[in-house]
Amino acid sequence: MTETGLGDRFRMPEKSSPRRTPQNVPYRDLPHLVNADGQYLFCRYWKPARAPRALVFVSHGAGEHCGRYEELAQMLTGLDLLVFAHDHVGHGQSEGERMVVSDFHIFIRDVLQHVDAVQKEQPGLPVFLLGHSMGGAIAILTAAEKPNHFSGMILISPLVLANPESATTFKVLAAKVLNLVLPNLSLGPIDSSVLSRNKVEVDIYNADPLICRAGLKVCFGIQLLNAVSRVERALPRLTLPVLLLQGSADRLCDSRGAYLLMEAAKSQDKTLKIYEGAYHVLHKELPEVTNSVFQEINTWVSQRIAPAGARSPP
Ligand code: XP7
Repeated sequence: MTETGLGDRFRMPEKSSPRRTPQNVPYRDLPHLVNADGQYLFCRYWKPARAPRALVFVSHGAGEHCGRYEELAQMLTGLDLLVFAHDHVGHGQSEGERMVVSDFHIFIRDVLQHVDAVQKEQPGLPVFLLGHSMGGAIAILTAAEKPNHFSGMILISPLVLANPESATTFKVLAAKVLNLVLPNLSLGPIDSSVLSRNKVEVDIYNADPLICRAGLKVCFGIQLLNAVSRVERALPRLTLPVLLLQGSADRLCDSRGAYLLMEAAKSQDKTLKIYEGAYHVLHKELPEVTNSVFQEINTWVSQRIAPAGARSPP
């Protein structure tokens, strides 16, 4: 303990209680940022061996965490991209009540803070967004908030439309009423068997201690519904290049959302690839799907960044 000469009454607060992750690891031992609300967010950085040609922020989905993007990030660093991510508030190794956010915009605000910080370290590089599911909605709203800031966006089964079975007019109304009286009531967990046809990947999901498998709370459902309506209004403001990947048998984010995005986004450069029969987590699906997803992303990004060595020196 640091000696203050004033005895036990003046213990250094930072030394006696360092901020710790929900898993009880001190943040001082981990890459992290402090968001505008003073919450600590766990960060990951995947750096290429050579000078980076572009930056990619990875936005994970509901209940999961950015460690699940290791393989995608490795593939992108192989193209000399600097990949970075954080666990959204209430997720993984970040602070915040599990799967709770007071307003969906907090996720977008934190992404913009992280992007700003990395851009200050690596000025002049194009920035891409990669988002999956709820993380796709976050990416869409982030891009819409900063027109012309991002050079492109990769969306893997993004949340654009609420599942039509679970979001009937009656259920949405019921949820809004319920939110006033029982905001913490659980709507039940995601059925992991609908995530992927790859049983190994479903087992990995079920065994991952950083995944929040508790039921989705009513108040979080409301924020997801808010996100969906904000995404719908944001689509006509999108002008950046978009690569959209979607499974036809996705029961969590309906493929109709992907078609709506293709129709409503103003981007000249937009590509949709539908994987027939595939479920929700395309980057962790059957090998034929996941290999193609990696290949499509690789080719698409390669064609939209300057070739290696073509950048002007500072
Ligand atoms: C709602 C409600 C809505 C992985 C993800 C997890 C899927 C979806 C999951 C629920 C209630 C309104 C592991 C579920 C939101 C988006 C998965 C539920 C990502 N990917 N989802 O690798 O982000 O949506 F009232 Cl809209």
